[in-house]
Amino acid sequence: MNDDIIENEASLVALEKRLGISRRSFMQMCAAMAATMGLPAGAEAAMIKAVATKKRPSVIWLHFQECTGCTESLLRAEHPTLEKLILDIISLDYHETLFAAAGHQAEAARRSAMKANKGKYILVVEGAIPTKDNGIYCKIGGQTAIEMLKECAADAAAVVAIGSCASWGGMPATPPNPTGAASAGEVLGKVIPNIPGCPPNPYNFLSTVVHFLTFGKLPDVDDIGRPKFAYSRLIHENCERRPHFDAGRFAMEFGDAGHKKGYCLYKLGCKGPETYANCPAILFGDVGNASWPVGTGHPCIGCTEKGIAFTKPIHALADLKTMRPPVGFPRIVEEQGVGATIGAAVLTAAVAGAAVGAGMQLAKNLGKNVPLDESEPAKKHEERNPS
Ligand code: FSX
Ligand code: SF4
Ligand code: F3S
Repeated sequence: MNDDIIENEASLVALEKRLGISRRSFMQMCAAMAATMGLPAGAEAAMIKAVATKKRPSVIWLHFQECTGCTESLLRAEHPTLEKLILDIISLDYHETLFAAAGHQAEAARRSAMKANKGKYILVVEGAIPTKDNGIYCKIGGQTAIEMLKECAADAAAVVAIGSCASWGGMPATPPNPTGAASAGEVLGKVIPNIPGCPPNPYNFLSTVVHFLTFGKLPDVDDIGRPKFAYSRLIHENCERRPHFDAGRFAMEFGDAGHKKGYCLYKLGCKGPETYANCPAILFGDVGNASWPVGTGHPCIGCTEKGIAFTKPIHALADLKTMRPPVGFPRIVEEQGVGATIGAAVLTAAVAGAAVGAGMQLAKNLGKNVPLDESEPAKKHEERNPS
């Protein structure tokens, strides 16, 4: 930890008071965020210092065609009171769902925040933008969504699309897309940083904001604007059901024996093999073990991916993007606690405040001594129903 932060007791006490969590929890969280984002040693100290001492960045948050699930998922996070952290780290100067103000008063607040923070505010866009018929299908305060987005983006330091709707059109752009719903980047004519997911994971948003606050820029993104720290691995790479996939043990129907035993959901249409996101690593909602779609028994629908969610049928088989004939398979029936390091899983789980749970879950998965003949029903089913 940076000496000047440790020595500056007063600013740490003030930080504790402001965020409503202990400095220890906040330090752990920054260390986990830094590790998740692949930042070099010392980055967590810079993050803590930035949050403790820098002016909170002004955020203007726009809502267009969407279900407000992005905001809801952010507000429903529980541990360690993520919504409070986010709302204390940023200065949320305009947000239609959270504003007490309405009508002209709200619009006046938006314009005055934009004026006061010209060139410095972060514009967050939630929802797709209807472009058909000059954008008349979404109007706020007399402006079309297109006009409002362009006006707000003109003086922003950064524009971030949150959720799949703003990132690539999402559900509103589902064919035949009657309103011509488009992404924020398409309307602005450039690739902008985006955090897709329907809804997206709030920790990815928090990490992105803290990175901006600390380093004055957003984290590295891929060629379609997604932060690399969150979207560079396939779901399938980190899924706890992966040993079952490799062993050929699949759930064939919802509620069948394989489904009850936690077998792989590929045959039910799981899009994990073609979807890039960190859901299985950082989980959702902070309710612990297995709190992500596949963990609860539902196939991943590829909600982060354009052309998959809301386009490809839920039951359709995923393309196996990175499957290559392996030279050899790792052992799939392993003794408990043998042959794996749990450090990485524990570290990422610490972000969700569930380190012990995730470590235990991994150990539990490794320790599953499922008799080999349990794959027989799946094999027989496959012989009868070749895919
Ligand atoms: Fe909903 Fe957000 Fe989905 Fe879209 O999330 S959760 S429809 S991505 O814009 O509110
Ligand atoms: Fe997990 Fe889905 Fe891959 Fe099966 S297909 S291992 S359930 S991500
Ligand atoms: Fe979405 Fe699949 Fe994650 S449905 S939330 S990308 S597991």
